[in-house]
Amino acid sequence: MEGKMRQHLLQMLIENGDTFVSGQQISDELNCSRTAIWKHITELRKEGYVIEAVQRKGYRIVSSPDRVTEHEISARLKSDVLGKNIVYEESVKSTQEIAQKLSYEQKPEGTLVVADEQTGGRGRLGRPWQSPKGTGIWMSLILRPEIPLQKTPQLTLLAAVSVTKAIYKVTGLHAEIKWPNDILINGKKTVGILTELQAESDRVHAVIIGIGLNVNVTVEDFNEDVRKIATSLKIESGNETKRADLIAAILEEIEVLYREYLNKGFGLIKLLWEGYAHSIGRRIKVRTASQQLEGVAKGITDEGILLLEDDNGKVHSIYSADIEIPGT
Ligand code: BT5
Repeated sequence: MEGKMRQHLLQMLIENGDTFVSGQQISDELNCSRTAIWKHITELRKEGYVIEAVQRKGYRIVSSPDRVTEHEISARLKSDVLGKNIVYEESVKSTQEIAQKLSYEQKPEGTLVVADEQTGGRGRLGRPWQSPKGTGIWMSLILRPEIPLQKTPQLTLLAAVSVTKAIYKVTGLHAEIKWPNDILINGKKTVGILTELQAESDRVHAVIIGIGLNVNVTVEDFNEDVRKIATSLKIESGNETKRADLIAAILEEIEVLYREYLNKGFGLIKLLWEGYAHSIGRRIKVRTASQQLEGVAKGITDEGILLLEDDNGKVHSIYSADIEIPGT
């Protein structure tokens, strides 16, 4: 009860931005005394919020800590479906694991699992994903599209476009997408996307989109192997970004494109994707589970599959692979 009231108060203050919210307004809406309000303000200050209190004007937030709790996200989020149900955990093995479980329990489309730290974050093929505490966005989103199985790779591309757009909107940084699931800034990996499925024969029950985004991660936070290939928004821009702002922007971008996708198909997303693509038209090396190929990346198909033309002019369809761009 106490916690709920504090969240409600926080939401009022965040929504009003620089404008003061009067004690009267708060006590009317929360149905509590002025003394109770003061108690909550004191608690919020202990949590790291800097709150200005001025007689006859009321309260306003001057600065808030960089947290990714449900309330910090909800207060900023203007979406209809995505992120309407948020599960926040301080430390988990992997948000994918939790989202998978919640999806089996029939949690609705748009449910978001977000953690401040992952101790066993995962990439594709069981590779580890470093997710240091308090520095990045480590989250998994449950979608339930009614699409055939072979179209699900399109959702990875949809998510990549949405994240790239959101990064630009919030930080002004230009990122590029490396097929299928990496987002790079200045050639270094800033975001990884992991799309996992729950399906039965050809019926998709859920698509779990895992997004790992290095926001305020510093060079020292990465281990030595990853340091060579990775970067973060902070390393690239020199500025800290409020993670909750970026999460809200990502969900809003995904919601717009997902709606477009369900109504009109992949066309617009393909166009946007090509506009952000890093490797199209370049010479690349491709490593799939069964073979290694080299050639020029020609583009993607309407299904989101990569087309590679080898030196004999033969075009290969690549469904899943690791890509290396020689010379980078
Ligand atoms: C990916 O795999 O890029 C998908 C990563 C998805 C992570 C999210 S976080 C939320 C959700 N919960 C999870 O448990 N996972 C998802 P892949 O393409 O296989 O790339 C993995 C490789 O990226 C590793 O082998 C490292 O070389 C590198 N790597 C690991 N941590 C990194 C980081 N923080 N930033 C950049 N590169 C990293």
